[in-house]
Amino acid sequence: MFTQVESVKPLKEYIAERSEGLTEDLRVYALPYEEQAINMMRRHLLSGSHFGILFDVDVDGLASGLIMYEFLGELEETPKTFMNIDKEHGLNDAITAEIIQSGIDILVIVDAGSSDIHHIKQINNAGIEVLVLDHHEIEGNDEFVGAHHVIVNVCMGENTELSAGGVVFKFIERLTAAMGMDYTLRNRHLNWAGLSVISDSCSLLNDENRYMARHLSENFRQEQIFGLPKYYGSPRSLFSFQVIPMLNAQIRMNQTKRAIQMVLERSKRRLTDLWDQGTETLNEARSLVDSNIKNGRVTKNANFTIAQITHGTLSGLIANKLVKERGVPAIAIYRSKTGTIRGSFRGPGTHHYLDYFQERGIWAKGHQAAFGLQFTDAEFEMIADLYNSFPSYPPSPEIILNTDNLTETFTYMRDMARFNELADHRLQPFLLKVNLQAPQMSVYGKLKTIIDGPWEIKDFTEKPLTRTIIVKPCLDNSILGYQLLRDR
Ligand SMILES: [Mn+2]
Repeated sequence: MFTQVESVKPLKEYIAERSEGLTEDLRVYALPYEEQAINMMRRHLLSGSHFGILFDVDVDGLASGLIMYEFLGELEETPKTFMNIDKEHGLNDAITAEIIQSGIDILVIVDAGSSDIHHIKQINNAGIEVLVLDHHEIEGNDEFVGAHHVIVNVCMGENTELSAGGVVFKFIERLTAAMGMDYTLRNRHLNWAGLSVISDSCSLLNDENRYMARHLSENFRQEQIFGLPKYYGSPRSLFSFQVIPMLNAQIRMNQTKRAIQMVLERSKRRLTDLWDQGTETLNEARSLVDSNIKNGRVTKNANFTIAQITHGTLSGLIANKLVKERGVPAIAIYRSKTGTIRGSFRGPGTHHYLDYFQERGIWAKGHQAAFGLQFTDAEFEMIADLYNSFPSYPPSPEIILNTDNLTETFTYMRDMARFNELADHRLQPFLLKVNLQAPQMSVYGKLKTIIDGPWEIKDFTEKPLTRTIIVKPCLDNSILGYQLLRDR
């Protein structure tokens, strides 16, 4: 089952095999219906229209909204901003009414909206045109271009793996080129597109996503907001444990105005104030997570955890916490206003959990190991059965690597980190056995901080000087760690 390797070379070959052909490049190709979209935008830009932007309710949605907002803000008067409460994506009756009342001429919806044709038409009927820039699967809508709307969705294009931030960035690049303008905020916007790639867990095997994430890893210090939090370890931890949770907490706690302000604000003093206020909200969210787990009904068995909670917008955070605590898949569910059961799934490892649910006809959307769920009481039992059919974790590693040579170990680690950068969730973990002598124990601690990301330590021997490290290749969690390593 394991491949036992004793030298650097086989590992290098293993890595080379799996990373062959990977590049970082921003491809130049047309986005679906971009011509119609560009024409619509050009018309409104030239006639001095009032613009509105519907931000989506996560970090990708904030980043893509920010990119569009700043681009328009440089040319026109300040656009109006809209965002749903209760973490709802896309158009609904409440936000549609707000948009219709707002006096805008054109609404840009980022990171959502592709399936909301009914509400789009309502907005059109009020004399407002609609442009959608999205990357989500389209459901029950094939009217991508109408008299007063255009839907640009990369699901129908050449690169379906872009984040919404990536889509908006690319659209503005195409638009400015078509209009013969400079894209003056290009570098800044690439940073935010890079953040959106990481926050939406988009595949980093994808060349364009790699390009954006790489840009962020090399230029993030230019953004005020990334300089605010104190962080330790790799820059990756700055995003995964500081910036992304901070922004998401504002949205989950319905502080949507502050979430938007935080990404738009460029004055350090005002940003610091916003960050302080945001920290209070983040702490509130965390204590609500704890109290939901404590007061909710939590069912535990060897294969899964199910928590029945009250605070729906926190279901993702709660499921996350349960996975970390128990190491097995978790769902946090609540009764929605419409009577259905809703919630979030989080799983450990690299398994395709989402497919399990979708194949059985259960409404599930998101990423393979992190997604939203919706089901009826009748389907509830089926879900418990499903959980029992998941394989055990962690999956078997493909390679065991033995080493007692420190220099070589670092070489392995560097290769591993490089490989992690090239890998993604679909790849099997490594098992790395590091035999360190007593004076080198401090180095062990150092290794631990360098190779951060989803990995585990298992000490099979129980001897204090031997450590076996399972390194799970996971690019999006390691890319910035790799940068840190390479800088040394
Ligand atoms: Mn998104």
